[in-house]
Amino acid sequence: MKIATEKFGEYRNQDVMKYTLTNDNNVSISVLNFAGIWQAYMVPNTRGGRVNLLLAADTFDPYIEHGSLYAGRIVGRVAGRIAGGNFDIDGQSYSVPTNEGDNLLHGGANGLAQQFYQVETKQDGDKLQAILTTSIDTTTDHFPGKEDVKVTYTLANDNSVTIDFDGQTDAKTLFNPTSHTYWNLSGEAKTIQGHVLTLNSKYHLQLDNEKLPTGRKILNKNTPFDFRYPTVLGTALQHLQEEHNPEGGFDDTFVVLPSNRLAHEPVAVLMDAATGRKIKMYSDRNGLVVYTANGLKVDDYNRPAGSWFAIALEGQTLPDAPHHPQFGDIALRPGHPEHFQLRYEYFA
Ligand code: G6D
Repeated sequence: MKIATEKFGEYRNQDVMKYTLTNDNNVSISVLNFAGIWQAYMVPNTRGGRVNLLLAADTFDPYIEHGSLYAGRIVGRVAGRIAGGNFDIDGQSYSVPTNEGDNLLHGGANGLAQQFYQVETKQDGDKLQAILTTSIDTTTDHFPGKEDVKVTYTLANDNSVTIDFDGQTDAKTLFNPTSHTYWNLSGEAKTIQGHVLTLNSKYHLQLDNEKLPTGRKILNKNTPFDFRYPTVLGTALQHLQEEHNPEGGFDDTFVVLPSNRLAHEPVAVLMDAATGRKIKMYSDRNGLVVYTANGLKVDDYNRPAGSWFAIALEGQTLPDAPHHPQFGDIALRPGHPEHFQLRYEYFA
């Protein structure tokens, strides 16, 4: 096992550092101190080389140039959209400046996805960890409270990766972070159309034309959203197109059964049919945003620019929960730290 640190770039007069953890099987993960970006999940291929399972750039500038992609970033304090940038916590109203039309997206213009983190690396038995910490307060992102955030990436010798999110605050605020990692398991010049997706989901959320949940859940069965059984993404995307879906792909929230309930089932299983590479994703929250990077012409990443060059699977509490109490409570209150987990198991 080994840990390496190198300079990856510069931003806002600070060094962007890359931390690489490599296990005994020559599987490695790399994370950056900026935005907690998960830059690489390298696994061996059959030709004696290695392949990055993640959409990533090998230099830092594309991450800023295409910041709206949020590629690999830790997103928070709140992932997804909050209608009007307004919310109530325990009867008190708050407002945060919007950054997508009239709504707040992914924590706003200066949220966790735009911060530098302190990083500590360590070996813990047969696991390697990168522990990222930062504090975000009202002067930075306009949310109430000083929120202390710890994001721990763990690579184990079984090749699994776990991301633990810990939050605590000195005043009532919100906490619903995620990892905005995009997957493309093919490692070749291919889109994700040949990937096979299975979701532990019976419903998805109805969205309005600003992509805000209306509060209604729609049954997936016999629709392009039906991933109860392994389903080829290219086929589902084609079915969506036939329904004249204006987005040109998935940018949708699935209601999932949290993995820590019942039989510890993954919320999602993604497999590349051509290579058999597979990721089982576990999450302890009830929402999964599936975004197939629709209509994007983004150069300088490790897959050819164009629609569906990767798929983001964003585990979180269902979006805009402050306006839909039945989705869950994402408030973070003083004296009550919160912990969430995303976990990925790799098979080949
Ligand atoms: C999320 O739902 C959103 C998309 O609309 C956005 O474009 C993407 O993040 C970057 O998946």
